[in-house]
Amino acid sequence: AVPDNDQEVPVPSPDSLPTLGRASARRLPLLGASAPQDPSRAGIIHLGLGAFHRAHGAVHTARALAAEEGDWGIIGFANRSRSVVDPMRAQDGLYSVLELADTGTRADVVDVHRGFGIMAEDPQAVVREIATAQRRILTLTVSEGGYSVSPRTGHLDVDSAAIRRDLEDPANPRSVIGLLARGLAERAASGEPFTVLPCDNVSSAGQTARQMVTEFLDHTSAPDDVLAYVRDQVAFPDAMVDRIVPASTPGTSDQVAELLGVRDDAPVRAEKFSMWVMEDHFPAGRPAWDRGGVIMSDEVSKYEQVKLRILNGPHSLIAYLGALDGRATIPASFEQDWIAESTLALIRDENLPTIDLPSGLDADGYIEDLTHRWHNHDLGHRTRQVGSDGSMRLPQRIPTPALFHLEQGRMPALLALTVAAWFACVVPPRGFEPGEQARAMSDPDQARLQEIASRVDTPAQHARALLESGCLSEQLAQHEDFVVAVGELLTTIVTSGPRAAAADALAA
Ligand code: CS2
Repeated sequence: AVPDNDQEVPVPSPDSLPTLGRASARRLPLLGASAPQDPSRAGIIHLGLGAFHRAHGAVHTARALAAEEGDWGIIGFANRSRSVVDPMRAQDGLYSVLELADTGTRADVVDVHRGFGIMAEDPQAVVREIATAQRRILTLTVSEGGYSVSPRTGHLDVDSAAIRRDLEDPANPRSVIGLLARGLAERAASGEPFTVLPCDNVSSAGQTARQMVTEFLDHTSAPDDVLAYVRDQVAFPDAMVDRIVPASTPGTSDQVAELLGVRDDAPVRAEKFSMWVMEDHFPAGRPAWDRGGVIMSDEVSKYEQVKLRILNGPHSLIAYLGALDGRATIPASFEQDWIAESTLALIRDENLPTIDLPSGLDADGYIEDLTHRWHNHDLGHRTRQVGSDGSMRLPQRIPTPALFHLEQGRMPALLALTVAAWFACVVPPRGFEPGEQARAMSDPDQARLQEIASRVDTPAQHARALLESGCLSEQLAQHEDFVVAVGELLTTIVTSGPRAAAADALAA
């Protein structure tokens, strides 16, 4: 970078610095055990080596190991890309977490990963790891879609290509559920206990993962001893996870270079806030996570409700309204009074009343913190990131609170607005141009949804066709007044813009 005045000290370019690794990190404090553990004794397998795991679960695990040593290194599997695995291997498993807070920016080097793989390239490696006695916990960040739940039936999505394929050849699975089922079936031979700990924004993710794995095994007529092993020796605790982790950008490496004096090709950036609440059910032991900032609780499902309905659902609304308004980031969107007002009304009037709060959680404090978190411009979380994959995310965020109100004869207009704004961005009605930010959102179901809505004329019919396809929930689509409300809001977005639709929803 060229300094813009004489006083400024030139920032070293990452290219001129030594690459991060055990040698260059000798003078840096590493977060983790005092000495790297032997990979053969690493107790944790992780599926989904993306930014979220590396800024969240891995950091808490490293903190736990710093507080209390143990055989808890992580063998991390990326889904399909080499973009994280290659640099992390080259950097001896090390990478930095850049924390962007009002109080300043800091970088920590995390030292907890002991081995790597890529699920799509070598799925059998995952199966082998699960069958290995020294591995005792498997953590998962595979996003909502990875659980293969049909939003229509709530059961294993046997119509999806991935599950259909794995059911035909269960010895060579590629889907997450197929891999878990196969790995556990092989581990059943030794009978060693095991824990599967999902860390995604899915309600009752532990129970959900257990149900999907068991249904998969049933469909493949797995032997009774395998079913009994999974039932009796494998725990699937529920957990709530929370940290805003935007995608890394090239600037992330520059900031790390400036702070640490090394070149890191696999950094992640995150906000300061981080929360992990889990059920303490680990038949094969666990790291001292409670000493690494994790809350052990019997009320995880209540924390999940708080997270999904106060943070995630409203986050989707900010992303869709913001994108329709041409905003690239969450803070730039939330800064618009009308978006903040709609979001807070969604939280307070529609979602909060549906939540059974965990004891001791101060909802006002959580909401207050959250509004600061959403204002974080340094983080610059992108609307296109939060708005992507709505077909996988919104079924976790909308139907339960919406049905709560509809069944009592009230219209949840801001939940309806979230759905209308999602459609407008990702499956826009014919002739409507949602703009560059919305166009940049991706969704695995986009083509199918677009096809479903391709035969109708008006925005109201468009909303009806999509809802009646069961894309959010079949039960919700049976509420005629909700279908009509989404249709009217979508019509207003198309004719008068998102701000007018938000005003209608607030006035409803
Ligand atoms: C967001 C989440 O992208 C999204 O859907 O709502 O990723 C959110 O940032 C995290 O859950 C925060 O913990």
